[in-house]
Amino acid sequence: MTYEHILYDVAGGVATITLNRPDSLNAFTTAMIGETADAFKQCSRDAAVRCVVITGSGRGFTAGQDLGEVQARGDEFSIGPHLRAGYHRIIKNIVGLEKPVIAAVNGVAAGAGVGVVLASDIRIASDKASLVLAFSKIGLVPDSGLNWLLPRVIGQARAYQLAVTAERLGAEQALAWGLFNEVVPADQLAARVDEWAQRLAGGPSVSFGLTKRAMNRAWSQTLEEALDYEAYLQDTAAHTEDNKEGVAAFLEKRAPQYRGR
Ligand code: LHQ
Repeated sequence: MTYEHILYDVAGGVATITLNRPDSLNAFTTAMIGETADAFKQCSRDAAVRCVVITGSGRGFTAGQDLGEVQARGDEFSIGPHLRAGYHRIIKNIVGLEKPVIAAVNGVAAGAGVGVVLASDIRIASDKASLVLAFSKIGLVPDSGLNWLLPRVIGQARAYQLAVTAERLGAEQALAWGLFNEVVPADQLAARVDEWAQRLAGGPSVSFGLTKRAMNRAWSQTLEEALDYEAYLQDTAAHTEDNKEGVAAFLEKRAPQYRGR
């Protein structure tokens, strides 16, 4: 799979998507949005992919929408359709992908880029990373699912604070607020993300995927419905080879060899 604005690589069960417009801190053009959404769809189709990493090249993760493109397209540019046909596909493809997605946040994530970070399941950040809800700086409202995702993680008061101040939230504060799972020195990010990715790609993939589905669905379920849905999913998980392997490995006091089936 070759792309122009992102890099896409699959090795050892891990797909790595690298946003690759470093001169603009990987700002999203329409073309890059389309490629990113397609790459996540490709991850869902490819049984060899058992974990996905998204990161940025250079010193940024992504600065969100490429504002140069917006200005250049002038009146022809219509934000609503641009969001619906573009960013919404990325966010829905990440959240709907029943495989763990790791955001390797190598630098600043701004605007829609924060949505991409929050849609991801595990967020490992460099100590040089930061998050900026840049929208209000240009008179816009948060998009890319942020009004839904952000208050769930940090509560509405802090979410609204970040939206209206557009302040740059540093990595340590983001860790303290539960936005990142881990913060590591910049020169250790790649190695740490690799450890995470190998571990997740070598795990019981059906269990990992169904857990993501269960947690996502639980947001809109009553406790009664969530209990019922868990029982349904557990029936599915209990019929996997990996469940049998996990139980056997425990009883035989050895490490399990999961195959993702
Ligand atoms: C950029 C950008 C950028 C182009 C840095 N575009 N070049 C959806 C639908 C439609 C419309 C609007 O929006 C959306 C969703 C959104 O994402 S809205 C939010 C859009 N993003 C922003 O407003 C962020 C703008 N960027 C910044 O505030 C800063 O660049 C941040 C805080 C991200 C990083 O600051 P610094 O580390 O100081 O870097 P810098 O500002 O020097 O940027 C480095 C280069 O990247 C620079 O180019 P240059 O040629 O001067 O080296 C910037 O112009 C370019 N760049 N963001 N979004």
